[in-house]
Amino acid sequence: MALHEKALPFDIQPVDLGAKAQHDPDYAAKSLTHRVPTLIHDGFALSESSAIAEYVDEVFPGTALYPADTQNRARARQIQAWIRSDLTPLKQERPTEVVFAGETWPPLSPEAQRAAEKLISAAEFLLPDNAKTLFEQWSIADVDLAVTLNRLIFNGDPVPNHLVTYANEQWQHPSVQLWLKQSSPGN
Ligand SMILES: N[C@@H](CCC(=O)N[C@@H](CS)C(=O)NCC(=O)O)C(=O)O
Repeated sequence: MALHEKALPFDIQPVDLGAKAQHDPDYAAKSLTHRVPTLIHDGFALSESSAIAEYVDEVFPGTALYPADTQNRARARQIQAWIRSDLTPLKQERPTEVVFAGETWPPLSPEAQRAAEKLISAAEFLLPDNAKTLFEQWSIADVDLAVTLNRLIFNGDPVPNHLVTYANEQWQHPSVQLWLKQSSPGN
């Protein structure tokens, strides 16, 4: 999505996680963490999506992926780090298949419900007055937050209306749509 947002040309080499291809020697030699995504640019290989997004933003011109203001940029990085490191029960019970493959999962356990409440309360704090973006301008943290809210929304779990509107509008962001089309089966 970061590469689409910057309108950069790139090739994708899919990695079959089902076949544990992330541990194949060829891939493991390139990907320090043996995980996807891994960006390869000018012979430099980098995994961890938020590190990739920051690298792409620093190296390439075009639309900024992170806010220019120091505190807003720190907040964007905080949201990315938090979403990647917390909310584990929610992510287990509302896996990405809910968002990307139309799956519906059973009701949340009390633990996952607590994580959902924490997510919603943070989103409400970050998006007062029906804000359309986290900061004055769109940033990649909007995508992280929208994907995480959509884990609940796409499953039919209750989410306040203004956050549903926010996540729906973020989903229509052009580079998100390009990313979704490129990730869909058959592409
Ligand atoms: N925090 C990492 C998560 C990367 C991640 O979990 N990738 C998964 C696929 S979405 C993966 O490579 N799983 C295989 C594995 O960990 O062996 C990021 O944002 O890049």
